[in-house]
Amino acid sequence: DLVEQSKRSAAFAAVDKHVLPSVRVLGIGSGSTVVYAVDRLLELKNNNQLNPKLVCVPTSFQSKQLIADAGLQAADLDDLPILDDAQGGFTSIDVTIDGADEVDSELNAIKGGGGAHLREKLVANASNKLVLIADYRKDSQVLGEKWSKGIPVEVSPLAWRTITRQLEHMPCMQKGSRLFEDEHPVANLRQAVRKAGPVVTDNGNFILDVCVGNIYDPPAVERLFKMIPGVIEVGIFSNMASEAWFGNSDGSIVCRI
Ligand code: DER
Repeated sequence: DLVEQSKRSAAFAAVDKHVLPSVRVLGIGSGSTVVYAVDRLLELKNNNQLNPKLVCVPTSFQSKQLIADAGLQAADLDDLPILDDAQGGFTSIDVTIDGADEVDSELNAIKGGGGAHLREKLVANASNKLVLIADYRKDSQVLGEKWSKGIPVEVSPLAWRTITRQLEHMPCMQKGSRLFEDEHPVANLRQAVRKAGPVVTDNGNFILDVCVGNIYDPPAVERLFKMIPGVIEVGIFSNMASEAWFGNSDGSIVCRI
């Protein structure tokens, strides 16, 4: 169908552009779009177009399974040496390819629709380059325009009710400027579908999906939410991605840098 085809087009184009034989360490995101990216990696591997020493860094149980099923070598983030001091002295991954729930005109992204954003942000942070891949439904000017399920926020199960209340009392204005649209945010505990009770992340935490309407200042909202005790990671990736590849419904591909 059109959406899956557009995911696949974006994924193949991004892998072909970035996973050159010179790439030694590749971060693999989570979700349904990166499945196509790994499909393309397998094709390149079978055509001997990958670095024979390539290692892939997973961002979830799901992505570790994708890596293993493709016969690629997995590596743990902290077992990797730093690449070079020029990049700030802490990055160990050449490039990470990951999906997104929505991307704005400045390449800020909402992530965490698949509940993997903590490890995804750890891997993205350790990468010299973060390349997002998505179908046309994720291509927005302002975060919140199209993604209506809220900002995924990973929280400690010990205080999720208290954190819910605190999130729902977050001021939408700061120093005279509006950070997000809704005066009264709503934070919903993400319930599991194939398990009774709430979703429990790979890290043993809960997820609150926080609906705030449009997000006019993603970095400020990310900082504001992150300061709440018990918030473990916020599904806003501000100023992290260097490119976003979108598959369009007409089969064309667009890359936003
Ligand atoms: O959970 C995540 O962060 C995923 O990367 C999500 O943002 C994208 O998942 P999708 O490719 O299935 O839309």
